[in-house]
This record gives sequence, C-alpha cells and structure tokens, in this order.
Amino acid sequence: MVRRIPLLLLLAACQTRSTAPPKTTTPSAPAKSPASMSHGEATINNPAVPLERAADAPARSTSHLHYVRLRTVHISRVIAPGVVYQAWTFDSVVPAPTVRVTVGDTVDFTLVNGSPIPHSIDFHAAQIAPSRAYVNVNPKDSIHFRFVARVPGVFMYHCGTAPVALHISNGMFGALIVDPVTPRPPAREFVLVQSEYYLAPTHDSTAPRSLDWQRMLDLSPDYVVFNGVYAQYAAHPIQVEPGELLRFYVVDAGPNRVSSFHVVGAIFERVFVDGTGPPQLGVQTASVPVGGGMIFETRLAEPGLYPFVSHSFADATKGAVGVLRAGNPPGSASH
Ligand SMILES: [Cu+2]
Repeated sequence: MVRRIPLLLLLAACQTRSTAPPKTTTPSAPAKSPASMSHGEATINNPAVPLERAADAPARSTSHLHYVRLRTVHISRVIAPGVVYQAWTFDSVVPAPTVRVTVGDTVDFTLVNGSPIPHSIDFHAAQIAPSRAYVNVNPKDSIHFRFVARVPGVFMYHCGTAPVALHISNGMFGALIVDPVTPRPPAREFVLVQSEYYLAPTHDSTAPRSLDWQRMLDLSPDYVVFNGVYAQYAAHPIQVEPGELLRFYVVDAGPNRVSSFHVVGAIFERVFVDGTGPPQLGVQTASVPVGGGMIFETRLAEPGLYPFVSHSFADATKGAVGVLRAGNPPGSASH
C-alpha cells in the first residue's frame, strides 16, 4: 500500500534537502500598474513606442502566379522604447513582408542574399524537398524555385540556416496566407506574428543590442512581441467597429514561446487550426504553436477598448499585448 505524504510536508522536506544557493536577486512585481485598464499590460497611446507597421492584412490577390523576391539585409531597428537591435531581416522589415496567395496558386520565389553571412528560406506552406530549396545562400548569391500552395491557412516562413533559433530571434520570419478558393466571409483582417528577443548585456547604451545565446537556451526572453515591436498596438490601438467581423491571422515565430491568443472582452466565434478542417466554435483562448499559424474570428460587442494578449501573462508583460479600439469609446475601460 502506498503511504500518502501530505504535500506541505513533502515540500518542506524538499526544501530542507536542497543544496541550491539562495537567490541573491529576486525581481519583484511592479508596484504600480502601467495602464488604467485591466489587462492593459502596456501604456496606451504611448508615442515613445514606434509603430513598425499597421497590422492590416494585405488584400487578397486575383493573380495565380506570384513573384516573391526577398533580399536578406542586416539593419539596426528600434524594438522597444530606447532599445535598438541589430536585426537580420528579409527586405529590412520584421516580420518579413506578408505574402498572400490562394490555394492552387504558384509562388515563384527568389532569395537574394544582401548580407555578409549565409541565409536561407523555409516556407511552411510549401511541400518541397528542403535539400533542394532550403539550402544556404551565400552572400551576394541567390536561389530561385517555385512551389504550389495547396493547403489553406496562415503559414510561417523563416530563415532555416543553423542555428535556426539565432536567425529567427534576430528577425528572419514572416507570414504567408493561403486563402481557400471560396473566399472567407468579408471581414477586417489583421496579421499578427509573435516572436521573442533575447538581449545580450551591453556597457554601451548607444550600441545596437544583439542576441544572448544563453538566455535563448534558457527560454528567458526580454521581449515577446507582436509584429516585431514591444506593445506597439497598445501604444497605437487598432481602430475597428463594434459588431464587425474581425479576422486575425496569427503566426507564432517563436523561436520558443507558445502564443496563448486571447481577446479580452470577446469570444472567438471560429478558430481555424492552420485553416483546414472544421473550425472550433466559441473559443476563449487558443494556443498557436511555435512554427504554427491559426485564424481567429470574433466581433466586439460594444464600443470600448479591448486588449488582445498572449494569455501567458509573463509574455504579455514583456510586450505581447495590443489594444482594439471599437468605435469611439468615452475614455478607457472601468477596471
Ligand atoms: Cu538567416
């Protein structure tokens, strides 16, 4: 017979036997909320945070042949107030440009390496031999191939050069929407790509920051962001209308943290995992896996400010938060 040990006694015994040194620095929770609204993990209407780009999805194209040409470029870019990062990019933006095609379309792809180190590409929407298409491209060189997008959904694409975690953390990822042949219902559409930054310490406050490999291995990001910048859509809320259908194409580029996507004050009417199969109905939160993409549809019931977050709240605190401004609400939310 198994003798049950009370949990508290077990915990006390474990603590007694522990040989780990006591922690010398323990961060404490902020004493003051940064925002006036519940779940407002970041300041709303904050001009100190750059708006990297609008979250709007590109319009659906009627073309059946899409020429996509990406150039790898290393640039410095602002990722949070006062924080400049030495980013590796496709076309000088993070995330990389959103590509949008329809099932059955052909993507004619060219990658040009305008950077000083090898890079590559990996389209999750393609069914293709990586040994042919996803090979390293040296500086000043290029690669060209075609693929047919056969499965609807929103797919990650990224640099696949080892170590992949380094290339993704530095900014080499984007979203590719594959629309079904029969269009989805009309909606306001947005693309949100979640990712992480791991900052190496620096003594030069003016120098661009770079990745801290150990922090990445420890899964301890400094920032978790939507579309490349800390809390940019809290600082610059996204204007929508109450009652209109909203559709979010959410990709989690990681490289490590699952996105538990949630809109405060709303319930998702439909959630599509990679856009295939029947949707899940009436969902409060759904986890987008790292390297995955999901499509979320919802409506906001009344005028107001509606935060959207990764409900892994350490990550929301680190910047995975935005705000939808429905209609013209009088002030912010009450709690
Ligand atoms: Cu790369």
